[in-house]
Amino acid sequence: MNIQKGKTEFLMGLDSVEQLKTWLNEHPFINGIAFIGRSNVGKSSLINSLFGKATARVSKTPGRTRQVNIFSFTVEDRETKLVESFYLFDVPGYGHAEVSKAMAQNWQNLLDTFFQLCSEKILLLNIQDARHPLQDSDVVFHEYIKGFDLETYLLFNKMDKLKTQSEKAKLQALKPAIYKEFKWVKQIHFTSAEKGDGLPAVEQAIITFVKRHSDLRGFS
Ligand SMILES: Nc1nc2c(ncn2[C@@H]2O[C@H](COP(=O)(O)OP(=O)(O)O)[C@@H](O)[C@H]2O)c(=O)[nH]1
Ligand SMILES: [Mg+2]
Repeated sequence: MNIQKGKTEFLMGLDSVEQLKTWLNEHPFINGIAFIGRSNVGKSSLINSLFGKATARVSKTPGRTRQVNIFSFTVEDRETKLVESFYLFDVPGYGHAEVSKAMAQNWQNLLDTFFQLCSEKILLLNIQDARHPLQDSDVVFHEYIKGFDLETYLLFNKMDKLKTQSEKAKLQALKPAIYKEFKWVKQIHFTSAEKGDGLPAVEQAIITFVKRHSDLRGFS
C-alpha cells in the first residue's frame, strides 16, 4: 500500500479560531494525521517528500505557517486498486521566540482549538531537529499534549546534518528515556526530508495508523 503522491490536495488554510472550530465540529470522526513541531524543523519538507512535491510551502524564514493547513490524501492498495482518502494537517509550530506576543497568542489559541476539537482518530507526528532534540519548547509541548490522549510518533528530522557516528549514537541513546518519560510516544523515527532517509518507514507507519482507524470493510 502506498500514499498516492501527486493526489494530495490542499483544501484550506484556517487562521481564525472561529473558522477552525466550525470546521472541526463539522468533521468530528475524521481519520488522518497532523504534523507539528517548532518552526524550521522541516515539517513542510517532510510533507512534500511523503505526499508529493509542492504540497506544502517550504519556508526560507522561520515561522511562516500561521494557519492550520488542511489537505486530503489518498492511500492505494496496489493489489485491489482500492483507494481511500484521509486528512492531513500542517499545524503551526510552537516556541516562536521571535514573534510578537499577540501573534504567539493567536497561535496558542489555534493549537488549543485544534487539540481540543480534533478527532481522536488523528495521529500526531511531532517533528524535532535531530541536532537539537528535546529543546525546552519541545518538552513543554509534550507536557501540553499528553492530556489530549492522541497517539503520537516522534520524528527526528535533518539526520543528514549529523555527520559522525557518535552524534547519531547519542541521539539513538535518547530512545529509552523518551519511551519512559513520554509513554504516549509510540514510535520514534529518524528522518531526512532532504535525502529521504527513514521516509519509507514513516509512510508505512502512517498507512498502518489510518488503516487501523478506517471504517471501510475489505480495505486491508
Ligand atoms: N539538510 C536538511 N535540511 C532540511 C531538512 N528538512 C528541511 N530542511 C530545510 O530546513 C528549512 C525549513 O524547512 P521547512 O520544511 O520549511 O520547515 P517547517 O518550518 O518546519 O515547515 C528549509 O530550508 C529546508 O530546506 C532535512 O532533512 N535536511
Ligand atoms: Mg512549514
